[in-house]
Amino acid sequence: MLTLYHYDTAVCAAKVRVTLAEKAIPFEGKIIDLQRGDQFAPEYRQLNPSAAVPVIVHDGRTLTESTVINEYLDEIFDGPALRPADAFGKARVRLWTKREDSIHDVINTMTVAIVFRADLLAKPEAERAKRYEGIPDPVKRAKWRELMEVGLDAPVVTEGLARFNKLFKDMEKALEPGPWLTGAAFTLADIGFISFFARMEAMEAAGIWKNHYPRVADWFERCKARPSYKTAIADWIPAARAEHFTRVSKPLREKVEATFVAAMAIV
Ligand SMILES: N[C@@H](CCC(=O)N[C@@H](CS)C(=O)NCC(=O)O)C(=O)O
Repeated sequence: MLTLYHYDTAVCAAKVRVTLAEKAIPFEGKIIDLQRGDQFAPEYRQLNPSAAVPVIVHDGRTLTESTVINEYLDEIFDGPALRPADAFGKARVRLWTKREDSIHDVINTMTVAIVFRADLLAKPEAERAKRYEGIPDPVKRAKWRELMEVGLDAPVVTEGLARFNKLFKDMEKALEPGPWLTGAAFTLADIGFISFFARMEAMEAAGIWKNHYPRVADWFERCKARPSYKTAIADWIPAARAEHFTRVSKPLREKVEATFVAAMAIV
């Protein structure tokens, strides 16, 4: 029996849903509503002290961390292998998934700066603070505070977009043979980035790769053409939330692009 604790639009949870879809693994889903603050409930923090999704419970055992969960699922379930069989091939996939883990905070930065900030600024001060004062990691909590104050002008945004630029450069090079990041086979390396790109696209920010990195743009279109994209990502985005993301993000599109172009000069 496999249970996934997740949230419809949470990118890390979507990463695991893509793996479940690609391997056709049945699961029971339990929604942890991140907007309502379910992640901070003491009983959920017993499962994941970091107060985050995803979590899986498989045969009574609990696992956190989307990359670790994806490797575990690939290892123990039948279905198409999502990593090469040999140690070197696995290591090459790991280099990308390690990168995904380290770049996730930039997705969070951009989402807070573009969408959550707009949402929270419309709320009373006390309610606003409640959304992030419970975040256990003090660095992440301080980042939220800074982004609430200055939004896209925060240095953490420019620094994050510079890291994106370095990533896109490396992906563009890796995709020269293609069609996937590590070559002919679609692997966990590709899976880990899909929901991150989907989030940036939902925030009207796809120009940061579309205007500069054509192979990366083609790769993402190939990812979107896979049935797992619909099952694990697109079908989970409530129409009203998608519209809301577009409405809030559109006025900031030029600013994001300009900040990205400035950040391109850094790396
Ligand atoms: N490194 C973790 C990150 C988990 C994470 O930060 N998840 C986000 C959603 S993508 C979350 O639950 N955030 C809690 C919040 O927004 O308060 C993983 O890959 O599983």
